[in-house]
Amino acid sequence: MAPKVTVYLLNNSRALRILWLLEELQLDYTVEKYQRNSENYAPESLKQIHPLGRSPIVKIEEDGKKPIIMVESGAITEYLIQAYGKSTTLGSDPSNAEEYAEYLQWMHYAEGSIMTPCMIHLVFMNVKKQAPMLLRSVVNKIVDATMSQYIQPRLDLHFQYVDQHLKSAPEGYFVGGRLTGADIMMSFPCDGNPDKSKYPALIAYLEKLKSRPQYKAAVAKAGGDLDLQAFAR
Ligand SMILES: N[C@@H](CCC(=O)N[C@@H](CS)C(=O)NCC(=O)O)C(=O)O
Repeated sequence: MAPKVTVYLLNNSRALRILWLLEELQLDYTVEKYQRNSENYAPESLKQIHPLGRSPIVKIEEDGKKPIIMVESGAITEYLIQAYGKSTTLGSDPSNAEEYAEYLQWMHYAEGSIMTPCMIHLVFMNVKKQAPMLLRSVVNKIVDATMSQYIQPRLDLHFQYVDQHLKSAPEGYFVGGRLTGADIMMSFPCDGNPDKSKYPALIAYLEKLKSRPQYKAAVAKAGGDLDLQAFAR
């Protein structure tokens, strides 16, 4: 029985992962859109759907069952693949234990490790943008020093690791030579990398993902591709 899926989508957010996944799984879904406020936060109204008020939030309804409301894009990705994707390539079992371990690593690394320096970078860019005129040069100096001492080396470490991995990844996907949940999860930090031009394998990877009709369909439903650097403008 096909589920009724609703995605609560904040513009420019991780929710694009879920739209793309649903397109790949060929599941029908409804998108409810929420706009970031002038400070780039989610509107308070999103808290009426889930107390965290963060996106993505997904509601999954099946006849005769209690609706499921989920947050955390990694958990949502895993759930949707396991529940509705077993007959698709996304849901096919890893061919061995090594591939399964690699899959789990990238699934968790996407939110558990690489997003941390990406988020700190975005926050600091926002701090610079919002600094009052009189304090701007002092704030900029502090932010720039913190960026170059602490954040930039961590961004470099993570993206060099990812770029190196993608250089020799079979068929150019993160795991197992085929599109998996790991690609759905890693697409967001890869696209959010402020220094993409330094990483040729990463650029080629993003081009490959973005040329998929399913990705394009998700972008069309979201109302536009991600522009994560918008936070800094
Ligand atoms: N780890 C969570 C992060 C969710 C999250 O922080 N979402 C951001 C959008 S990408 C958000 O809702 N931000 C709005 C806010 O913080 O007010 C996930 O993977 O779903």
